[in-house]
Amino acid sequence: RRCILIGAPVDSGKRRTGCLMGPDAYRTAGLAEALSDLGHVVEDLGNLTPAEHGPEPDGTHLHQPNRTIGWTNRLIRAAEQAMPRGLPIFLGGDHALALGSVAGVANHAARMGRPQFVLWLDAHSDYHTPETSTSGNLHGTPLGYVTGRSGFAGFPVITNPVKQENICIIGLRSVDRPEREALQQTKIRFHDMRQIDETGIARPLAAFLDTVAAANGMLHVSLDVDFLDPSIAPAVGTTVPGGATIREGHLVMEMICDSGLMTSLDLVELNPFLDERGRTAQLMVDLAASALGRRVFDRPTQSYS
Ligand code: DIR
Ligand code: MN
Ligand code: MN
Ligand code: MN
Repeated sequence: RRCILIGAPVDSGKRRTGCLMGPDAYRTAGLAEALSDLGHVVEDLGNLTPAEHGPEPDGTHLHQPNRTIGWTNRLIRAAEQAMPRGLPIFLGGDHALALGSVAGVANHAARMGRPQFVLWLDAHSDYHTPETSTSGNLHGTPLGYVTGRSGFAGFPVITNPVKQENICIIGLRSVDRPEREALQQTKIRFHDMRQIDETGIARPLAAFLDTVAAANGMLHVSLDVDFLDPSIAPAVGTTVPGGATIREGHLVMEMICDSGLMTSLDLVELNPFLDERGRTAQLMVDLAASALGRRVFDRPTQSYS
């Protein structure tokens, strides 16, 4: 496949800075080499900059909304342009980049007449709107935005909302009350860590992948570093104990690869300033490699139903 690396050093989605170094940390950790070793053609578009945007307003609880709007405009365009040519991998940057990456890939799917699905691997549900967010950090809002929730004044209008039933969130262990109340009213599939403990991670994932395949859907995977346990992935500003293990992470990625369904990928929230000798960057690169074909032995995924 043709993998298109899109550096998106978005750092406006929350107050703690450092995610702007993410794209170069993935490059240093050898992402392009890992993918070309697997037989893929790799094209690196370098780092994007936000589209032109207004100065930040006073008197709002939101952190840098206008810069995030600039990024969203730029990333929608980048996603729309990359999708017809290959598999874009958005190198974050914080999770606010997914306002643009997901909106853009959904526009492309609509053009192709195919449904867009989203797998959200995260400790958090990121289902806020700017109005429900108490932190004012817009990295907590991308799933609210792409599903077409209201309250995103000034952001590009969502023309192709992702259907709630086409979204699966895995890894939850920090959900704010307004998010929980809103999520429970939706058809979004969400799986918290307790469920992973009880059933294993393969079962809910396999069920979702079956749905994507049956619908001939396009699949966007958004991998937040904090999906993983902080003991193995410390380089993120919003660590939450009790996350996925290295093997759970790889199993998810290997099953995604076996399904052949993934059409775009975000690697987000890596803050290299908080890393320990690049180990989190390296793990994220290894997980991306698993999603794109690296494995110990070939064998088909078993059935989990
Ligand atoms: C929290 C943290 N729910 C907020 N969100 C995220 O600020 O809205 N942390 N995405 O990684
Ligand atoms: Mn997130
Ligand atoms: Mn998170
Ligand atoms: Mn986050």
